[in-house]
Amino acid sequence: MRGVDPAWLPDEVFRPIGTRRTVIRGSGPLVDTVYGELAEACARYGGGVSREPGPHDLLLELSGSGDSEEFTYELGAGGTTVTASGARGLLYGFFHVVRLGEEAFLGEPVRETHRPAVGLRMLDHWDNVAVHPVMGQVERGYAGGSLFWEDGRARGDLERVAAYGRLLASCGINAVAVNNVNVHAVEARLLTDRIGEVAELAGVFRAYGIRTHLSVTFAAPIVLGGLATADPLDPEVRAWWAAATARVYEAIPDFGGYVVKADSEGQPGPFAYGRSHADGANMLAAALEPYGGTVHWRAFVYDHHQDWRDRTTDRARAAYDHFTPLDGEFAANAVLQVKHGPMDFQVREPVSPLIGAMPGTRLAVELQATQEYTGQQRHVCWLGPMWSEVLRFEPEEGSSVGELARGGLVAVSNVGDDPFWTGHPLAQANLYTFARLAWRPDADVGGILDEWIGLTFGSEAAAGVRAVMAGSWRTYEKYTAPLGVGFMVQPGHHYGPSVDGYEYSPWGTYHFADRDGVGVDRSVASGTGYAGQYGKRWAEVYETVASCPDELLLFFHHVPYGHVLKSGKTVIQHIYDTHFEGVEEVEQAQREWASSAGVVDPVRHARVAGLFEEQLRSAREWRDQINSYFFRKSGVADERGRTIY
Ligand code: GCV
Repeated sequence: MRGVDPAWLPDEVFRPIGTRRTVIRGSGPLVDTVYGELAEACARYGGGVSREPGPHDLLLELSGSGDSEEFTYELGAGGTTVTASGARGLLYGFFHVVRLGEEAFLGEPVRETHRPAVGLRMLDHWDNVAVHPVMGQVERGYAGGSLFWEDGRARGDLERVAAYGRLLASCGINAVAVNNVNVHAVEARLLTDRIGEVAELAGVFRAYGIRTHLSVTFAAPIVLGGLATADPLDPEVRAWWAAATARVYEAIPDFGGYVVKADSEGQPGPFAYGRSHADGANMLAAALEPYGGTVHWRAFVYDHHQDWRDRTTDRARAAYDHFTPLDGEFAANAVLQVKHGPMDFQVREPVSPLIGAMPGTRLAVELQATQEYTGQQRHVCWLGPMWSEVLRFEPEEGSSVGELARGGLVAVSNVGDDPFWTGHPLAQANLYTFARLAWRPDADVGGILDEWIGLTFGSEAAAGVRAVMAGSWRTYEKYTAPLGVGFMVQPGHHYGPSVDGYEYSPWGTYHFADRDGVGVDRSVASGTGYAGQYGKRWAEVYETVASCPDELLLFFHHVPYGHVLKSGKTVIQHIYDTHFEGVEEVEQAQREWASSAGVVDPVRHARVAGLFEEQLRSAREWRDQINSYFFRKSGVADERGRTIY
């Protein structure tokens, strides 16, 4: 699409296919999509594509009409073959060949079957239809406006939506929720009289194997249906949802289902009627069930009106406390969608203890590609290593988070109408990495980065781009809140440092720094008891200062500044050292980027170079505020005598 960055699908990656002869067998909309891709590549590079048998270098064959996403890829004497029994499998097999490039034709003979480890691989958009007075067009969006909505209306730029669908299909995403989980008055109507606008988007996504989902308000029967209640056990309310859902499926026969944020940060929910969240979710599940739809019910339920003086309430405990008693009560087509950490997408959090604690419930794990707390797409922060750690974490020995996410992997999208899709061009890597990890949560994440770099930049720039990105999450962690304590961001917009910004607020996000020490005691022995929400193995690890990993120490414990970490450094010296190092690493990355000027396209290069100025300014601000704050609290000087204000 002209004027829009091709991201990881520049024309060049289609050259190996476009210069060869392909035969494609099968029929249906997704086969047509693949055919269209081939025809375009061949028109550009001189190869050929045919739907009839004949001589070929590549054979793409759809052998059935099922829903399977699996494909078999073979390179042998007769050329390269992709076979699939489901159309999505063929689509993913095609993009597999694209990713392999020349190797798909010239590599060693091979026969492999690929299938996704996770059935639902979804992006949730926090896009508002109307511009919200505080949150704007896209809540926590750092890439311009919405791809779907503008000033209260559907944008109608379906070409752009198609380009997005194509990018997503190429890395295996199969579901998109098109509106914010905070559902305001205008967005609510997408469910009813404005469903046609959603249907248009669904029509575009369908051609890329993507099902469309909608966030709905629990209060819809009241605000849209004029009923006096939204009580999930009220027959009239249930009938209203059944009828509304039937109309949704008339408009969108392959509609994916609802996403619901209930009793969370002011959104309505079943608590108002003395009902449980299983009652709420199951009501919507019942409405969706006849059509094969799913309700994604979010577990982000906590008290956001907490009294900071109340030391008995711990926000980290909330999801587990609310939901584990409901295990086994959710309908088969209700998925409980859990943020990966117990708080809110901080740069470092433990894995939510809810994951692994609800064996009788289908859980989806939610990650955040939009960089709300990780630099807001002004800082380079490749989140792959964090997500990989989360997905490989084993709440109980032998089953990882990736395996426990039976209801799917979901990320909050980081995309907008910015020409580079994600604001910061390098933030495209987060979208790509999420998708590839969702396909295979135990994949080597460094390999995914290399794959993304290879496709996006080609080989000449690879080493330089890798050097800038590979360690960027840990760099970001170094110059922001230390040792897992989290927050310390500017209230409201969450960009930049404010150490005490949330300390005396109702949000439940405290660090408790005083002259002697810092951190939150979440032990069972003397703290909030949160550590005891884990299975035995991790409960023991997190319970004591001695066994708790350094990087999470302040999340689980309040320790004196002189406490010696496993690294051998005191907490205070660790804070000083990491903050100086973090800034030095940004300076180094900036130099690295400057030196790749000749091998990266100039527009992309200039955009990133400009953003590095801001990242460096901000990293210095973080360093100086955090170091000065803790120096003033503790009175302990930096061993190395560096400048602290
Ligand atoms: C969509 C955090 C964010 C909110 C977001 C919420 C959620 O609180 O700051 O913008 O709301 O998480 O995940 O529902």
